[in-house]
Amino acid sequence: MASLTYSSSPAQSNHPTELRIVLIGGRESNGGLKGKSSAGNFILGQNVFNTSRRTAQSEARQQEVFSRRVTVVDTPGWCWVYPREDTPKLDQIEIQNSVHLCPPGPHVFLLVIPVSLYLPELVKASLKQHLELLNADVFKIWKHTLVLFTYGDWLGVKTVEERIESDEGLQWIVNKCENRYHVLNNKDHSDKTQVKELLEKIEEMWAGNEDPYYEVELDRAFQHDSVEEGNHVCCLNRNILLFNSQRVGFWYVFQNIYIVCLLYMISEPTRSERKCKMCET
Ligand SMILES: Nc1nc2c(ncn2[C@@H]2O[C@H](COP(=O)(O)OP(=O)(O)O)[C@@H](O)[C@H]2O)c(=O)[nH]1
Ligand SMILES: [Mg+2]
Repeated sequence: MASLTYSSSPAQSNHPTELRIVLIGGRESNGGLKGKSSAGNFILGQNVFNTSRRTAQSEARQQEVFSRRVTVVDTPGWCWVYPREDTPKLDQIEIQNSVHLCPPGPHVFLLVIPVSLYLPELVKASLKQHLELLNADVFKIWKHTLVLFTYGDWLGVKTVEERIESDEGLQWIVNKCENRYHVLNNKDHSDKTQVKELLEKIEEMWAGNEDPYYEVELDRAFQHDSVEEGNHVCCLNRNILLFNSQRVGFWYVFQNIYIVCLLYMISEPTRSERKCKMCET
C-alpha cells in the first residue's frame, strides 16, 4: 500500500485528530496463537492490557501516539473454528458492546490473525457469525476492517503476500477487507515504524471510505441489552450504564406521575362527597 506523508501540524494534517480502534479476533481451540491485547499495548506504547490471562471484558484505553489521540478497545476472542453458539454468552455480549466504548464508533476494526495460523474452511462461517454480533449487515463491518497479522517475527524469509497466497482462508478474509492488512511483531517494540505505518493505513482507509467511521447503532445495543437481561449486569459498560440510568430515570418519573394521578382520581369522589354533605347541612 502506498504510504502517505503527514504534516506535524494538526491544522494542515489530512488525518483525523482522533483514531478509534477496536481489536477483534479469534484464537486456536487450544488457546494458542493470537495477540489482540499485545497489539493494543504495542499500538499505545504502554502495557495497559493484560496479556497474562484471557481478556474477559472489553476495555478501552487512550494514549497520544504519533501526534494523534488513539483509543484502542480490547475485546474477548472466540474460537476460530467453532460456531458462535459455542462462544460463552458473556463474551458475545462483550464483543457486541465493545463499539460503545469508543463513541461515536470505531474508525477501524483490526481483525487480529497470527501470521502463522492456518485457517480452514470452517473459519468463514464462524467469523461471519461473530461479526454479526456487531452488525447483522456484516458488509458494514468488512468496510471498516483491516487484517492485523501478529507474530510478524515468525514470518522468517517468507513475505506476508506469499503467506496470504498459500492459504485460501486468508485470501478470502483479505479480499473481504479489500486488501487492507498490516504485519506487527509484538515482541519488538523498538521498531515503532510498524505502529506508525499501521496508523497511516487506517487513515488511508478513513480518507477513502464513504463513511469515515463505523457508526454505532445505539438502538441495537439497547435492544440486545434488554434481551440479555439475565446476564447484562455482569458486563455493563459505561455507555450502557448511562443508557440504563436514563431509562430508569424516565420510568421513575413516569411511574410517580402515574401514581399521583391515580391517588388524585381515587380521592376525588371522597372530596365531592364531603362537599355534598356540607351543602346538605
Ligand atoms: N512471538 C510473538 N508472540 C506474540 C505476538 N503477539 C502476541 N504474542 C504472545 O501471544 C500470547 C497471547 O497474546 P495476547 O495479546 O494476550 O492474546 P489475546 O488473547 O488475543 O489478547 C502472549 O503471551 C504474547 O506474548 C507476536 O507478535 N510475536
Ligand atoms: Mg487479550
